[in-house]
Amino acid sequence: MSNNQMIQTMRWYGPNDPVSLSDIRQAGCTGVVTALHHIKNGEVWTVEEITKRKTEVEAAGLTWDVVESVPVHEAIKTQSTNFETYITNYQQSLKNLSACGVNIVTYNFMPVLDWTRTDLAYTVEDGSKALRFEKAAFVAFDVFILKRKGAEKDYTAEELSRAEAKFASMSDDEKLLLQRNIIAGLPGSEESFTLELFQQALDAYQAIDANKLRQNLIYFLQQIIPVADESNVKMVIHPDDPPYSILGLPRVVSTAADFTALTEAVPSLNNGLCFCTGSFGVRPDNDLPVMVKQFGNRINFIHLRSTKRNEFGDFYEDNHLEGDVDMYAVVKEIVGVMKARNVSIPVRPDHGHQMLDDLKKKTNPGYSAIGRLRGLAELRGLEMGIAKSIS
Ligand code: DNO
Repeated sequence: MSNNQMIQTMRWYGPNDPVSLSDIRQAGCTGVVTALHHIKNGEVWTVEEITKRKTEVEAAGLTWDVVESVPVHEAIKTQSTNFETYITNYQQSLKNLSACGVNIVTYNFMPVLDWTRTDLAYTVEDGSKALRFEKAAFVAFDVFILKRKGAEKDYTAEELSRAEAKFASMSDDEKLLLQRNIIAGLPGSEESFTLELFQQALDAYQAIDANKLRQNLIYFLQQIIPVADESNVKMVIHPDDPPYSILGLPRVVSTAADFTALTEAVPSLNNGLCFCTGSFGVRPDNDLPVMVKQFGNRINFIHLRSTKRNEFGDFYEDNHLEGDVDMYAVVKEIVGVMKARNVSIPVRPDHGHQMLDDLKKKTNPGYSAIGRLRGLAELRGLEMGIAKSIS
């Protein structure tokens, strides 16, 4: 087996995470992916705070391999008040991370919301619980709870009637839970809203279509990537999840063409990709193994996860080796990319089912210990099988 192997990591939300560093180590990881969630979005990450976190991780026998995420302030996405200051702060955070030896940084450019699901405890047939996006529930939220102006125009008659039926079947508690799941912020999201504040946040995008958002992202990259070049930091953008426009908001990192537009504008290899199979994989027109090959020299962090979609636009998070993602083909390409580049790339099992003992515990949705341990165990076996059979 070659030395270029996936660096096995898990996300760790910091000292308050119910999954400890020792749990992560016992799962077989050598490193973690973490962020300074206690620092307000937009403020500088100081060397002192970064060092504190790094020391804590290293004391547990692990390394801090990737930052997920240094969040991008909404003002940068909309280019509104103070956005230049937020960019300067972002540049400083990158310099400080580099000074501390943390050199891979994930971020996303999704307006208002980070990842979005309607159901955080969808029971699959083996009794474990998965995260799910149910289109009818999402449309019901948009049209009947948020009552976004003009929302109906974004959906087909069939989608609207399914949403109406869904809404009529829901209790008040279920409606509240749906609202909370969508706008209160899933783990890792840096924003959390009430219904009123949410509408205001959406309004900030009234004059921003996909072209404008892309321009703003490119402007951000033009300011950030030269600093990354000087500081030897690999920036990796996380794709949109789900990978299409929602709630009338533009989204510009959903397809291969989207990412190509970013690399054409800012060619440095430090303008890279966090290859998330779960996000990209929701679209049948994203050919994942082809994308790994196409962007291989820019993929510097990987999320491995599979989703299963149906004809209504719903999807749920399947076991890591099942669902619509051809994980064998993806990992095979990753093994090839690592060999060709002579690098090891940090990978994390992205999400996992809540299962076994974890069903009785309070867990961060998607980030329970046992489901991720299962996912990682399967993925490392898959990698070893592929690597040994081609070496
Ligand atoms: C969800 C995560 C995302 C991701 C950000 C990156 O589980 O993959 O929240 O961390 O979009 O900035």
